[in-house]
Amino acid sequence: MLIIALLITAVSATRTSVPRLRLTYKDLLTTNRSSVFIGHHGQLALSSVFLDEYRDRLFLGGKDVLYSLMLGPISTEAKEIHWPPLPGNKDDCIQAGKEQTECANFVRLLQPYNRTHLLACGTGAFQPMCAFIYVGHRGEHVFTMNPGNVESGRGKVPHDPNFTFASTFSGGELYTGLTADFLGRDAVIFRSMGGRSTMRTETDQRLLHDPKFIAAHLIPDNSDRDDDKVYFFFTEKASETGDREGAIHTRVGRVCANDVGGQRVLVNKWSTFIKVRLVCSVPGPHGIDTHFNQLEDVFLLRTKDERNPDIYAIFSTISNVFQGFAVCVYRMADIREAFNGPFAHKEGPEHQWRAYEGRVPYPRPGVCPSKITNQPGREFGSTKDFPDSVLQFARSHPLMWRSVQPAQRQPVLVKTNIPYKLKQIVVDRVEAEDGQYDVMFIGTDVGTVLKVIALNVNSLETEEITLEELQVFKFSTPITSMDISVKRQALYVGSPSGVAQVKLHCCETYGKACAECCLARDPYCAWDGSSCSRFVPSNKRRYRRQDIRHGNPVLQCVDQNLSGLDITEDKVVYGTENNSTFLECVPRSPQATVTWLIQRDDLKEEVKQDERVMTTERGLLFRHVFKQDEGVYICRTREHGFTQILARLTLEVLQGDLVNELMARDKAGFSDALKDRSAGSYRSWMPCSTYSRSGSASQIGQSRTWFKDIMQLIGPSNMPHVEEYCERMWCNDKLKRKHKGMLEKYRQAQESARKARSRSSGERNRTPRDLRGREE
Ligand SMILES: *[C@@H]1O[C@H](CO)[C@@H](O)[C@H](O)[C@H]1NC(C)=O
Ligand SMILES: *[C@@H]1O[C@H](CO)[C@@H](O)[C@H](O)[C@H]1NC(C)=O
Ligand SMILES: *[C@@H]1O[C@H](CO)[C@@H](O)[C@H](O)[C@H]1NC(C)=O
Ligand SMILES: *[C@@H]1O[C@H](CO)[C@@H](O)[C@H](O)[C@H]1NC(C)=O
Ligand SMILES: *[C@@H]1O[C@H](CO)[C@@H](O)[C@H](O)[C@H]1NC(C)=O
Ligand SMILES: CC(=O)N[C@H]1CO[C@H](CO)[C@@H](O)[C@@H]1O
Repeated sequence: MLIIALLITAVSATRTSVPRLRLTYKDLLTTNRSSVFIGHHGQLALSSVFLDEYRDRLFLGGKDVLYSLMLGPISTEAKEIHWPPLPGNKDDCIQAGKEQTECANFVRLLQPYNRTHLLACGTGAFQPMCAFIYVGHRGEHVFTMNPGNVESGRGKVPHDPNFTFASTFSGGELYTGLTADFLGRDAVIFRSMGGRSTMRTETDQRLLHDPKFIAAHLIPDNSDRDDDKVYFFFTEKASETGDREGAIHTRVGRVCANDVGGQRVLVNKWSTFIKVRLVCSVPGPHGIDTHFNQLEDVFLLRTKDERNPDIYAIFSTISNVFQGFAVCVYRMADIREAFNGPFAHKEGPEHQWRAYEGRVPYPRPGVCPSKITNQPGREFGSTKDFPDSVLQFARSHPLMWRSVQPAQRQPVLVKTNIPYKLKQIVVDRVEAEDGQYDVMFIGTDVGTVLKVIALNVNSLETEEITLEELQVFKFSTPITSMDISVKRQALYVGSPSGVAQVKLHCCETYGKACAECCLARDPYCAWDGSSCSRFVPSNKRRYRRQDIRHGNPVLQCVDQNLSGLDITEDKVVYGTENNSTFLECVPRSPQATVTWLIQRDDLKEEVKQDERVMTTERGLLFRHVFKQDEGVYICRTREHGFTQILARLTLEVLQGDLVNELMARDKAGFSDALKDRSAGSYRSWMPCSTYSRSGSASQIGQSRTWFKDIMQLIGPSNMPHVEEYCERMWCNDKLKRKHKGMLEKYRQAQESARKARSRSSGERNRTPRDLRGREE
């Protein structure tokens, strides 16, 4: 009961949507939308990425290797540094019982260090190590490392390549949240490097309880640098839930950048660490909320006000019966308010958690020593000056009582029961004709990126529009990193197999008509009077057509050439009597609904569906076609009240006996085709790259025998696979020529049969239909 309620709750909270456009790996490559780098030796095992917009370079860390790529207009060879574990460490690692594959140097951290050097740290076969990489000045493409100049990376990256961690580099110091020992038990927030002594959290489950660190960022509080705080986003076991053992909560914890620990207690340990819970839930009936507790990724959408970035976060909830994902957005103001609120307090083991109502010592724990705390008479210029009572209180009350709710109190996006997981997010704030839109790019565990916007329908409901689904990697692979370059209008998408550079938009893909551009509802794109192109806000009153909120082409494109959209050219499709045939029609948008009409004389009526004739996702399937099925078939789509004729197909049914006769003569052709299919690699059919959108139905009609064969092989229930087979079978020039030949022969046979008939019956001679003229 409860589960069902939760499911319904989660699903109804947002209107879910299928992507309006799906682009395959091949589509992205052929249109130059994407390019992929997989390293020089295969097996890149990409484990870190640093996008350096200042130098226009992309730095990659993988297994025993580092790469530098130039992003500028002049593309040069990638530069490589081989960086294996130190001598002996690999053997030690294997001796210690680790897998051979894990005993390598996985480069996990790449941070800008100074004007000429990067800091790189790797797992070093379970003996973390760091080195400075010389990358030169802007414009140069140098990339070298002094292999003798390697230092310990303990406390900077985890030993285990599988363990998550988060770090940020600021003011010459590295802040890291990680497990810092061989066994992965010592969960800690460290500060290292720079001139000050190393700082860490105490080992105490009240502070960190099996944390999984996701992100770390320095976010200033105000103009006083002394108030700068470093925020850590992580999940941990929630001790405050009591009865529900093993519950996981998402936290944001913070420390003051100028924390130097206590004088007598908390020596070299954080004295300003406090944390709050981040809530991302969907309200349900009877007050039962569905909570998304597991944090997957965090993205800081920086604005002009560096103190107030918007925080986008992906959450998941995964159980045996239910898998759901949500994106929640948080405002810094709400996070600060929770930190300024009451502390969570538990009097003793038998007591309940509640808000602490007693006297809080001064300076309030969590407050940084600054101008405010350093007043005459109350001189707290450093955390070393803080009274012991403050440090004791901080140590026993790390958690705040109030939790942080997302902006609008609900997720901007919810996805449930999808066959993939949401892993990474970046967001671009885009100026459109009617305002700003936050375009989310979400990486999945199957190598795809979803481009999504969320519209507020009303105060309770958001409408999620998946503009595009981009298959960035050839094979299913988890996306492990995403970076966005607004300057280059590109995404850098990382997975263990490599990194892809993907353009944020490609407006031409949506089509050649105003209505198509409008239906796309992509804030990046607008109809400029002649094509769908990048929308650039400007003062020039050049009229651009865009309707992201409603996607209503009828209003937007009323004076534009709508008729140009409809297909006016007829295509001929052949079927053989009593055999199957297929009329293809795939709308560009899966959100469009398709209606098939048949036109006989001047009458148009909807095609009746039954056992014999059925609509599939890719078109109209005749399992047995009869002579009386001949006619003109119209494929009409409807989306957002906008109808369009996508295909007009004339079905001609060939006489079965004649075709059979020819088939018998042409047996060899059939076995050739089978051979081609089994031996042919996907790549060898590549020339027919545009098949999926512009492949003509007549190709399929001509090859109806192959189609039938395929249907028998895979069964009608596997319709989605038909596309793949069709591509292999019909986009082959050799076969195309063969089928053309077959039709030619059929025509000749028909002609001679007709002549024979007319000779015997003395029938009046009619002009034979010229099939050739209507062929592709
Ligand atoms: C893709 O880029 C290559 C090289 O820059 C260029 O030759 C080709 O014409 C481009 N193709 C398209 C479809 O833009
Ligand atoms: C950057 O740091 C490296 C490593 O400490 C040092 O060798 C180099 O001189 C520094 N460069 C600059 C410009 O400070
Ligand atoms: C680490 O990851 C690899 C590959 O993803 C996996 O085979 C291995 O079992 C993992 N090891 C641990 C300790 O989780
Ligand atoms: C509209 O488009 C159709 C087909 O592309 C074309 O034949 C016609 O001339 C166009 N009309 C105008 C007014 O542009
Ligand atoms: C087609 O099938 C029908 C009945 O299923 C049969 O009567 C007819 O002879 C068949 N025609 C051909 C050409 O095979
Ligand atoms: C040309 C062709 O494939 N003809 C086939 C049509 O279907 C019948 C049986 O349904 C077959 O015997 C023919 O070979």
